[in-house]
Amino acid sequence: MPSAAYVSPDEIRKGFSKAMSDMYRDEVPLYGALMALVAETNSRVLSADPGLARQLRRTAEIERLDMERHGAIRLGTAEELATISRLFAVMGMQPVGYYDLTPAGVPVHSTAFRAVHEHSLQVSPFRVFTSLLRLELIENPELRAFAEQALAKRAIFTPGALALIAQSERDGGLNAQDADEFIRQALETFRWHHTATVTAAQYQQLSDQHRLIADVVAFKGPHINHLTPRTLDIDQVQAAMPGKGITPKAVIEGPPRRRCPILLRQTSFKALDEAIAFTDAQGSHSARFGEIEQRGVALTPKGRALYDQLLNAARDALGAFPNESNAARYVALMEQHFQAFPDDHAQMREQGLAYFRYFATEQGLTARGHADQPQTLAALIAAGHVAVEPLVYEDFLPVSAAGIFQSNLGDAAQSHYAANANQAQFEQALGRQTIDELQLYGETQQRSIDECLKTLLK
Ligand code: OOG
Ligand code: NI
Repeated sequence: MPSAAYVSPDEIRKGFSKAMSDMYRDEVPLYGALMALVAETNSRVLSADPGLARQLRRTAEIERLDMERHGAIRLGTAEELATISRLFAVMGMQPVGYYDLTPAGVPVHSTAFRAVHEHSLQVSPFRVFTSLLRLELIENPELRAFAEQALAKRAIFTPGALALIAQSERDGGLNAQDADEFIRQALETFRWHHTATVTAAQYQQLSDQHRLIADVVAFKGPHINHLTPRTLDIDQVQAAMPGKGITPKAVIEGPPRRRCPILLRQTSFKALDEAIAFTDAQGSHSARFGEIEQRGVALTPKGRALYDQLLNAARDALGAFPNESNAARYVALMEQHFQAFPDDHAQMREQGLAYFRYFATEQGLTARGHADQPQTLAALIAAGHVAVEPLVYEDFLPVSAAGIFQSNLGDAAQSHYAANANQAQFEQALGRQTIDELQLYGETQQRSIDECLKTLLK
């Protein structure tokens, strides 16, 4: 079959992201309420801030904003992780980054599956934060063996999904009909199950070890546990949430509010307990929650080091895990420490703290070929022939992710694992290496420079 008959992986991802969002909205009505609030806030922010609207038009982010979201799942075995990697590859999603959550007392390590090229991200920026449970961290050998057996028994992919993954790998793609069927089949892996695979007592034992372990081991599949829309002003949405019957966590994760947002700010709300049936009794389980995020500019290694340093200093000064009772002090400490981080795109660029994208302006295009046209990037920028826009951060933050996990699991879930990064073990399970996100940002930035120079200086 000619490859033109195949649907592009980007389109499959776009269709899957929409199908997932529809499924989740049906299952978790609060997600629908949150999406409406975010859309309302975004349009208000865009009309009040023409500069931001111009920036998002130039980078074309404005076109992807409404469909922008990420989700998260937690897997139980290496085999599940390796297969999900193949499933996501059908949709053009690759594992980017490695996150060790053990320092925060969460016995998982994680990656984010997402598109890696700016053109693909533009079609659909859908991402899935994907964690693998680390059973080796369960101290009780009997419970560990029980968890292993329960996980070995389950099959989280439908036979149809497995067949279409293999077909896509073999043929190099899927036609329209197969792509639609793939989306339907793949969605089943992420669906909520009202029945657990264990008894109430077994659930309790798993949960006593760690609530997250029960969430993974006691069910037939890795239900999507949240879907997160992107807002242009997270403080406004956070403030408006209670009015919509949604109670957010006390502290927004990530950097403090700034004129020029950096990286990622996130806040979540805890989902209600949901009724489920154990094999021998009725009960309830709480796993699904809601989250919103605001994305800012991606930082270079130098910028990221400064971010980590200031975040750690503020947290050290707080001397405790941020919570409801110390939230105001935490916000003040963060604002105070982050004064050391320039809040200005030009300064961030001059100091090599962030990544940017470069665009030829109308003025530059008009001046093309003129004898006095500037010949270097710096001169083109100075003359207004090239505009500079922040390159949006597409990834996650381990400290923030830990805060999101904790708020959802409840403070009682805090355990004390030693920091225990093991990227090699994770990649062994995954069946491939994870991609370094910093390299991706560097490549996107360089492509935009090359494109500008090619357009303006030919
Ligand atoms: C994932 C939590 C991390 C984020 O946005 O940082 C996350 C989970 O609870 O499974 O989604
Ligand atoms: Ni999230």
